[in-house]
Amino acid sequence: MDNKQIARILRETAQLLEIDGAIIGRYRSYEKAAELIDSLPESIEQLVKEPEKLKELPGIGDRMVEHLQEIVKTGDYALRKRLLKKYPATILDLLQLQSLGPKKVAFLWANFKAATVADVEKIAREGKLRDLPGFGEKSEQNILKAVEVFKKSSGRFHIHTAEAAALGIAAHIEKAGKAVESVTPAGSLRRGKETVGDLDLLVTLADGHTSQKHVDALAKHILEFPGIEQTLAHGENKVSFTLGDGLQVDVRMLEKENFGAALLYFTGSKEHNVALRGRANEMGYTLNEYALATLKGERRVAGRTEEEIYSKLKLDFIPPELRENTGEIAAAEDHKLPHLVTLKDIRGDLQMHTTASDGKNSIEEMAEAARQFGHHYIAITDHSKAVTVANGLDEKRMAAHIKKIHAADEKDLGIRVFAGAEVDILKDGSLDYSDEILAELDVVVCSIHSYFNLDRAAMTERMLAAIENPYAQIIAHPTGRLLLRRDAFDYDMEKILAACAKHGVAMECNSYPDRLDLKDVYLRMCKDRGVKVVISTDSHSTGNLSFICYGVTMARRGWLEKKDVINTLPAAEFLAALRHKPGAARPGGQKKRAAKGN
Ligand code: DGT
Ligand code: CA
Ligand code: CA
Ligand code: ZN
Repeated sequence: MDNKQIARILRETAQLLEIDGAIIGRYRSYEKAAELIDSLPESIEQLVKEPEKLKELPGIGDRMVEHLQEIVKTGDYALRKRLLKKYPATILDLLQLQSLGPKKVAFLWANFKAATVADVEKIAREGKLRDLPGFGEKSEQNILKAVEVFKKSSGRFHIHTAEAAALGIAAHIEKAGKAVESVTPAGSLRRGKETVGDLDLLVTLADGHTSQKHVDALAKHILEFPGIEQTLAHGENKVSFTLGDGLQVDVRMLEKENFGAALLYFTGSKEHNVALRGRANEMGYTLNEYALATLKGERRVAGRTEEEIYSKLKLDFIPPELRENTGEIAAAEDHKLPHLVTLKDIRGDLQMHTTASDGKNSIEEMAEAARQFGHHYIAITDHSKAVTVANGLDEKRMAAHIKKIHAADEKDLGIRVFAGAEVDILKDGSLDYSDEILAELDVVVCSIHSYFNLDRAAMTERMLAAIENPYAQIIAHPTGRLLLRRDAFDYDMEKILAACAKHGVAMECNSYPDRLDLKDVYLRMCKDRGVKVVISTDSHSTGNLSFICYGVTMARRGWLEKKDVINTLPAAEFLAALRHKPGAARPGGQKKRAAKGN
């Protein structure tokens, strides 16, 4: 049993307990343990053999140790099973609906025996929710919206979930030893799409290990992967299975000679492949998952690498992130592909939270982790007062916090630490801090955390008002989408980007895997309209800093180059590239401290 499976059992137990009306302390302990185990590098299966070590982990007491031992030993958990006799398992889907918490789910179950998303949809459509206590007409509409998002996204997975699964399976496959030459993810994961439908893995066979007997032995080994929930298919050179969370995995085994053609084919997108095959045909070739060959006589001309195939098609190599048939083939023909931004171009991270609001680490801990990660500068951006659920800071606390951040910066931690804030854009578009506080900040990041459902005209006005505020420098998670959970706000993106370009306001490419906001299409619009982009993580702990790779991937999908992303600049130039705030002695509003550092 791997940690993910164990965490899932704990999390489901917590959710069922919450629906069941258990007291908060009871279900939180399961939830906390699930969170911890999800990100724990050591295997719980091993650790339960050494309970003393296990108990050293934060939040794990004697009783949790017993629970974990039971889960590892029996593969399940009796309390969870008992609750699942009381409630159908599908009731857990209801918690994925953005507007339904456990209390409402319990209420719907008690009153309507509603246990599936379809049940809830039916009740809402019949208008039965609007008159109920705690619901109302607006809430009924929001539930229907959430049902639509659920239907659209069910069966898809966040990119970091898919990536973690791919890494785990690849590590298992590589244990087959010398039979395996390489394991490579293809499909939407390789293209860096924000969500993944299923995993496509390619395994190349080593020389001398390509007979059907070898392939069968390898397939057998692959199907021993401990995370497998169900085996779906076992063909001549392919196995398919599902993991505990429902993610489907297709693994194809192939000879090295065909690797490039197979990688190209299974990376897709389908639209890119269709266009590429059309081009091949016009040039007198056929292209399939085995090779590029001549139409006449079927003489093989390429297939071992993607580079070789693109080159025979008289195209520059097209990075996987661009393979969506949105102009990349013409650009590759004209040698006009962008030189995409890379992770190592990034020098700073401009959105993160500390224990002052809803983060888990201190200013110094964030700074040290960011330095180790390789950053040259960061901005600490805790929440403003409107976000009470995230312990947002009022003016007085923020003024003190700014001093603390400046003091940390003076300590020469080997990294510049800017005083920032994630300032709420209120319903009317005004900012949640006085101009005095805004003037004190080195970096003003603005974002929306309330009134998500304003109509298009009102939301556009609200955003425009924020951008026109002379202190606003960066708009964070600009469309508010939560992948697989909540759609983007409705506003006129053309108008917003025109205003950003005019006032020098930068748009954030938020790297948090369940946001990835702005999305690729909008990032490309930023580039075309001269709007600056900042790639940030929105970290809530030191462990989140590495999420920046997902933001970089999204930026690459948006055709962005180093010059389009201002946090690729050295610190002083970055500050100078931000909008110049009123009354600031220097660009960015920073004082003498900005001159040092790189
Ligand atoms: P996903 O799994 O929904 O996130 O998206 P993909 O792109 O990974 O799609 P998937 O898994 O159905 O197929 C993987 C790749 O294989 C796809 O990007 C292109 C290729 N492919 C699959 N089926 C077809 C097809 O019918 N025609 C063509 N040209 N390519 C296909
Ligand atoms: Ca796929
Ligand atoms: Ca597939
Ligand atoms: Zn935020």
